[in-house]
Amino acid sequence: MSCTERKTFRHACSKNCFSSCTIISTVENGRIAELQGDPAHPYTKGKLCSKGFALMEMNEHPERLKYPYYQKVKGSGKFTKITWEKAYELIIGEMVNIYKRNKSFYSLGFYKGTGNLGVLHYVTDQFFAGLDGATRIIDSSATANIDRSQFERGQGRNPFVIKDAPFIFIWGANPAATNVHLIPFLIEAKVRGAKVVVIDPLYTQTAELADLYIQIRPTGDGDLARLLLKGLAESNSFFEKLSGFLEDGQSERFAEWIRGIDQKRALLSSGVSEEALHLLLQWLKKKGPSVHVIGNGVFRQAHAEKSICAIEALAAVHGDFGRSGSLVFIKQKPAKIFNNQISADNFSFNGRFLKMSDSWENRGGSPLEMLWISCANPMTQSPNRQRWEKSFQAARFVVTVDHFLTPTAKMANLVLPTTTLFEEPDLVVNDFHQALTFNEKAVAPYFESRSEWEIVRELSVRLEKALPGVHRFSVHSSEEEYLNNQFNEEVYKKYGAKDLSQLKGFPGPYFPLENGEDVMWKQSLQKLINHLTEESGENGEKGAEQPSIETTPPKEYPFWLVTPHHPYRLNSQFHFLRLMDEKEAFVGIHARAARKLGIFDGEIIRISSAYGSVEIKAVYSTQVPEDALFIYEGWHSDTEVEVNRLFPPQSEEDPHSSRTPLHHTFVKVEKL
Ligand SMILES: Nc1nc2c(c(=O)[nH]1)N[C@H]1C(S)=C(S)[C@@H](COP(=O)(O)OP(=O)(O)OC[C@H]3O[C@@H](n4cnc5c(=O)[nH]c(N)nc54)[C@H](O)[C@@H]3O)O[C@H]1N2
Ligand SMILES: Nc1nc2c(c(=O)[nH]1)N[C@H]1C(S)=C(S)[C@@H](COP(=O)(O)OP(=O)(O)OC[C@H]3O[C@@H](n4cnc5c(=O)[nH]c(N)nc54)[C@H](O)[C@@H]3O)O[C@H]1N2
Ligand SMILES: [Mo]
Repeated sequence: MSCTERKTFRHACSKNCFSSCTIISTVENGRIAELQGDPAHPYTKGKLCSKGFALMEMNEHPERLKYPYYQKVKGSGKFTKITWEKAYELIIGEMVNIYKRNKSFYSLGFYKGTGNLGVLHYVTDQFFAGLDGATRIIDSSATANIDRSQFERGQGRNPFVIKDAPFIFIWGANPAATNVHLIPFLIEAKVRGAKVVVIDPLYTQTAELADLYIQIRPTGDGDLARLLLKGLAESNSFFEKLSGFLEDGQSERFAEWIRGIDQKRALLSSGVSEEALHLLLQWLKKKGPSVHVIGNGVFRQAHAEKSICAIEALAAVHGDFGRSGSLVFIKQKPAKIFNNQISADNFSFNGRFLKMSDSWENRGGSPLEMLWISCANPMTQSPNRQRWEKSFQAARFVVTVDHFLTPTAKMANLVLPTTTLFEEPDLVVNDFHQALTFNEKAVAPYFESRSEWEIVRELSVRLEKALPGVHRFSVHSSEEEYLNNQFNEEVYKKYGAKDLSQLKGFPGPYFPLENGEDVMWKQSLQKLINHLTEESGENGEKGAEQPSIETTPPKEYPFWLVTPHHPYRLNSQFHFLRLMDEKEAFVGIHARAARKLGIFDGEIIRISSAYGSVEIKAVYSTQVPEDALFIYEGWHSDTEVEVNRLFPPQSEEDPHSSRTPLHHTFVKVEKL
């Protein structure tokens, strides 16, 4: 009789998500037999999302890459299976050629997306940052990069406070789809009598939970915040509350700024009714701290900083700065504190950063001859999609490291299969609740998949032989030894952890030790008010006044296009997961708007912007206002509809496009 060997392991999900769940896997005879949420995690409490459970299916999905593949002509689809040895040989051959010709790796560009945020995966960034002269590509498709340094605030990112908050504002975020573990906290708050306000042009899954839903006009958030703070300031003695925090003269300047807010214009441009405004003010005037959750809907706006400042000013007037139980939450890039994360951002060898928003074709410098893409799917995710396509075509050699043959991988010359979180150890730092967790390796790599650390190690050994001294990567004997070497004083200060041994065996996720919050609050409030009242905006408007932005779609493109994140996918990942009656990509359109154009439910239509067009199935939707459409972002593997073709390429010259206003593209609809 054969005896089944069963063992359990603990994992930390390394996807770009608010939760970073700990997951317990049961492994039987070397294969994952079961996954469950880990009840010991204080934020996720044993509950996994649909994608968490689907990780098991993903791990042995028939479409998962098993071997390295090579195609001479990009996009030809004529891939041949090759050995790893051959793959390394091709890569080193290209690198040596580049270096010998240019005496630098300037024309080698690497791009790392957000497919896996584990510390181990920074090995790729570190390797390329340590290559003489290499180019690092920055693309705003990744986590928003609003420059928060000005107002960097001391509030701990403690989502647990939400359950006790009497007022919860959700601005342009859809946690019921994108942050499901927040929902029990919201419900707990509601049971205690909290008012939940959801502000979104789309009637989302989160809006269904709201006490008040405001169907805001896209980009109207700053104006709603200004309306509220004007209303509060009129009747509240807010200066007294703030006085301990402000510098001389600041409260007078702030009061004057608030008096200058044009109520009539703000009502019009936000589309908020006076009745809703009145109700909100009534709630806010009661005591108690408020929580503001700010999502992509706001920070992907053309004037995100201004909207966010207005929301923060509202929190200030409400007396929430420095008050326990309050929170202004904005998703940001995770703090990079491990050694390899730090060195990834600091070229050790005169390398350069290149923004996808720079039109490099016109910049004289040498074009990129080789591209290395890891954890990224720019062909479906980047607003600069067209530019990526051109860059791929222009490069002689493109390498993609992934689990699947994605639209990006299809455009590469070499596709390398890599390990998943079950097949490699890792460290995961979450950027919402901030826990640090160890991920255990549970099973052997799928077929010939190799970890990014192993790929980099093999390359650096071979490169050292071919071109001694051109890279600065230190070779370790194993992934764990490599991870152990990434700890430092800063990690110790933040988490009290010195090495992996402390995190193994699961003492629980490590949460940050405490910080000097009060001082930070004070400083950030002062900076905020200075910014509001002193600085001039891009068009000469003052501080965070509403900039002149078109809130009515132009005649030739009469619809707003909103591209939210899918509840059962993660950006371009989990393309195989079908949990809804949704067989293919679709565009949500209001029935009245559709009928006016003679479009029936289910008809294939064309959506065009000034930049591109897609053909897609129309679905009547009650979620959208009449002048807006929505299409989920991601990889629509069944139809290959590429929504991001509709966005304007970013331009560094355009002051409004420091990041692409992903939800604010105007489009038209045509029958085919
Ligand atoms: N299931 C799932 N979870 C995810 C992800 C996923 O793809 N799927 N992705 C993860 C990642 S990388 C991220 S960044 C987060 C994103 O998390 P969220 O920010 O919650 O996700 P989005 O869908 O981008 O939410 C944007 C919302 O803003 C609305 N919106 C658009 N324009 C405006 C506007 O002008 N004002 C307001 N108030 N709202 C507007 C949209 O209708 C949409 O409902 O989610 C993470 N979690
Ligand atoms: N229209 C529109 N576009 C958007 C957005 C939007 O709201 N609307 N949202 C934007 C946002 S917020 C984000 S964060 C980006 C996300 O876009 P990307 O940064 O491209 O991230 P993902 O699509 O999640 O994953 C990219 C690839 O990583 C691969 N991957 C997963 N795990 C691993 C691993 O362990 N190793 C390696 N090598 N690869 C792995 C996946 O298979 C996938 O092909 O998209 C942006 N694009
Ligand atoms: Mo994101």
